[in-house]
Amino acid sequence: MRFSKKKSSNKKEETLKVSKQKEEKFNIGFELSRNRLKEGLLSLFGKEIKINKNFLEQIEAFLYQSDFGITVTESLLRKIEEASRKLPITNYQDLSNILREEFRERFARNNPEIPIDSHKPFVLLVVGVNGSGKTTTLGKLAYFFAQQGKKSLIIAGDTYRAAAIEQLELWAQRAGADFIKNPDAKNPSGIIYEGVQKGLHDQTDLLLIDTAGRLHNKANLMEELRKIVRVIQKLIPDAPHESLLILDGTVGQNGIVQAREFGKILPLTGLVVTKLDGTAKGGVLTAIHEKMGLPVKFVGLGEKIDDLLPFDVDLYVDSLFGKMD
Ligand SMILES: Nc1nc2c(ncn2[C@@H]2O[C@H](COP(=O)(O)OP(=O)(O)O)[C@@H](O)[C@H]2O)c(=O)[nH]1
Ligand SMILES: [Mg+2]
Repeated sequence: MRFSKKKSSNKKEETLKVSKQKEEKFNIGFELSRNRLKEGLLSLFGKEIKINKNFLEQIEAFLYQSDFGITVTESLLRKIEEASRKLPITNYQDLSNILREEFRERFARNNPEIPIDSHKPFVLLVVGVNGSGKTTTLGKLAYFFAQQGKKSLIIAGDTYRAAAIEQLELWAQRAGADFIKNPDAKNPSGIIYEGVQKGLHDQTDLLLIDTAGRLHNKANLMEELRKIVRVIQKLIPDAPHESLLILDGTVGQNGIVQAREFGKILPLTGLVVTKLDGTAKGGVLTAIHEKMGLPVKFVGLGEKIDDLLPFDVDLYVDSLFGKMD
């Protein structure tokens, strides 16, 4: 009895530790964005605030600069005005509470979970333009799922750059994932077919497939992606089970254009926004989520293997607008 009690309290402590770590990662990752939003507002107005024209104009400017986009910015401003008519907003804490409510509503249906137990192997494909963070994200994902006791096989589907294959192999080693490559092949179909066969044979939990982001031209790239999907479906007709678009958060809302292009080729199931640690435009993921209606599954908050976190709206709002100390 005493033993089991101890065990459960250890478990509680462990859960608390993990959530504290997540909070810290979000806080560090969104520091540049928070400097603009929370610190920007506090330095202008202090902790005591008054909702008036000047305040609304300033917050509007900050929201635009953070790349929330027109629709989200206007809706946030409307919420602040409405709320302040009901009950006076007199301090920064009230304001951040209102914003938190608004973001919770916005992301209410944003389920970041990836149902990896629904298929075996579960096939996950990453797509996106060159440099967006596909290869890095795939390595981080293998590590993320390894923490849950799942074994991944990573398939090097970007066969155009030798360096890309090496980079991916290194990530696979770090994550303890299996890896399959064919450095001599020009087109990825062969290695992807082989990889899917291997995954089926080994009863791997997850197949993580990397793809190229740049070919001679856009039409070629898109044609190749179509082909990749066909090759996968020859062996697993309902795969890929998850097709994630990887977007570089520092690029801002141009990501929306990319999302539309890729969405024409294959049904995207979610977004991963990377490099958010390198930008003050942390609002961009809200803008893209709003425009595309796609769930934000993960956020990339650094270059280390554990710097990829499932999107969490509360941590996001707190790390942008901050809790008051
Ligand atoms: N700071 C930071 N850098 C990242 C993140 N994700 C990827 N990168 C970097 O972005 C660069 C391009 O990433 P890569 O995975 O090769 O992109 P790919 O061409 O889409 O495969 C690399 O230098 C990565 O280290 C992130 O979340 N934060
Ligand atoms: Mg790559």
